[in-house]
Amino acid sequence: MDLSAITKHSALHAKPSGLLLQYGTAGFRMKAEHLDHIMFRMGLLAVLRSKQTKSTIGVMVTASHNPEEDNGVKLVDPLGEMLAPSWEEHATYLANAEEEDMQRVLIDISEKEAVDLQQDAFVVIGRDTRPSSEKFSQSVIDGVTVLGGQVHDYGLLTTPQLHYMVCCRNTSGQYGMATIEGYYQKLSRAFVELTKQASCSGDEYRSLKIDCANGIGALKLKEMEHYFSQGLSVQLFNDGTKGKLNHLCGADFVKSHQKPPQGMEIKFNERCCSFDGDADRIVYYYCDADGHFHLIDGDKIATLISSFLKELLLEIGENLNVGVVQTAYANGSSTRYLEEVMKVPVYCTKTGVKHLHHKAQEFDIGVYFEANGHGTALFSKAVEDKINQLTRELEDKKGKAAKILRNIIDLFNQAAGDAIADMLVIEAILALKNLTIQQWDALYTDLPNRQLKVKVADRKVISTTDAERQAVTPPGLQEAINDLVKKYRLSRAFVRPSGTEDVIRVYAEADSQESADSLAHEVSLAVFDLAGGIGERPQPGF
Ligand code: NG1
Ligand code: ZN
Repeated sequence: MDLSAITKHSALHAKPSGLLLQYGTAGFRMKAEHLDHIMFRMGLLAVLRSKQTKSTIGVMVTASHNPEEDNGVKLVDPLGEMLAPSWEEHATYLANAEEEDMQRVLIDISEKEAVDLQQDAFVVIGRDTRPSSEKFSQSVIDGVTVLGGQVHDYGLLTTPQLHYMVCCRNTSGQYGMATIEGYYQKLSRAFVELTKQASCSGDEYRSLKIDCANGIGALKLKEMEHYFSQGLSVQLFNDGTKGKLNHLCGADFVKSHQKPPQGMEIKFNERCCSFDGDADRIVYYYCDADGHFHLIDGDKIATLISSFLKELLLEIGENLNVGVVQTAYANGSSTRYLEEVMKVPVYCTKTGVKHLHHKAQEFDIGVYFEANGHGTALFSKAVEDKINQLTRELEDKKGKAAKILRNIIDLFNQAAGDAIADMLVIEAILALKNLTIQQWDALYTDLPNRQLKVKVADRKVISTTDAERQAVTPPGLQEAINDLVKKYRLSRAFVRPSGTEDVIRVYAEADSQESADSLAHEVSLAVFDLAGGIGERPQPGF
């Protein structure tokens, strides 16, 4: 390590004094103006992680669905997974080091993790379309270079595309080619193969309106469109040419407001979807004959996918276990449907895809989705081998099902939840099963629900257990929630500190929208009173 060079360059990306940040569920995230030092330091950390794992490490500059003024950064581990937990701690430690301690902290982390400093390091970088992202990726590059690492800057990428690149580079191309064309070709080839097998060919099955949240998804879909146009025609809205990123549009807006995005007119029966700002979330929706808006969220996506996979396995005659992983935000109706009707085992983990991903790896086929539309399906190596063998051996109906499964495996970005990949999988399934969006929606009826935020002085005063469904502290809060829940039918509520915003999140569901709204409001008041609320007391109405 050239310690004096590190000190010199670090001073060019000086940490505002007193600023303390934590590597949260999605890396570091906050107002862009406070993040330059974090970018430089994550460049440094990526080099250490790369040397330690002797693999390529990814750095993604994005704040996903957050407002345009925010930004963030996260590291991507060798197989495209989220950064290992012990390294999240190092990230926080390094991010908060004062300038004069930088050298010591870097040596400290290297020693703790037995990093061989002589080892080569390679880091790949991607960024979203935020105004601050380009400058920030330069700061990351500065960090990588000063520690002697090599860099490949992919420039503008969706978050899942960066995960894909990292995975390809560390598996010697087995997963795919580590180029943007490689990504487009791998997904489109599988998709077009699948749609060729679909019997229906009416136009209504083949066109989709996409709200791109004014983000990177629009740019990448424009590049990719002609690769898959044989199987699907897409119409892009909120493509970033006019509107602001994530403003009144995008998957997060549609899911949390339960209404259509601005800038997109929805006609009866049209199939529509929204991506978030870095294209790792997707939700679907449509308007019925009465003009009512219907949201199809991550839970219903997981249901469609897991039931299709189960059908294929039945056809092939393989007894493989399929599991679905959700969080506490999953609609109660989805969990009930999966368990009771589909007979699929369902597990609940803490919020944040790394928790879901980890759990999903325990199954032959693990389907995981957050209700907000972030998710994918994972296939174990044994399943992949088995399917490959069957596609070679079988020619009959079973062989056809095996081939479909082979293409589905190729289509899912197994390194991370990916809006583009998920969209193509969903479109393929709807076409193969000859399902309309209304029929898909009718699998079960969501329980009315409401999500709210409460501002408190210190969100750490709320701690939780049981996959965040029970509050342990402050004393009395869980008892208060239990009493409120009892007042309503089919009701459930929980609270947890957000990992990406300085708020407490409140979730409630019940038999009617009024009940869900009123329960959510009452729980907000309990949080405000018992957990140190600040500012105005929560008001009823939304
Ligand atoms: P927080 O802010 O911890 O609730 C949100 C989402 C997560 C996950 C992360 C990362 C909800 C309720 N929470 O986390 O599911 O997507 O952002 O982006 O949707
Ligand atoms: Zn995102």
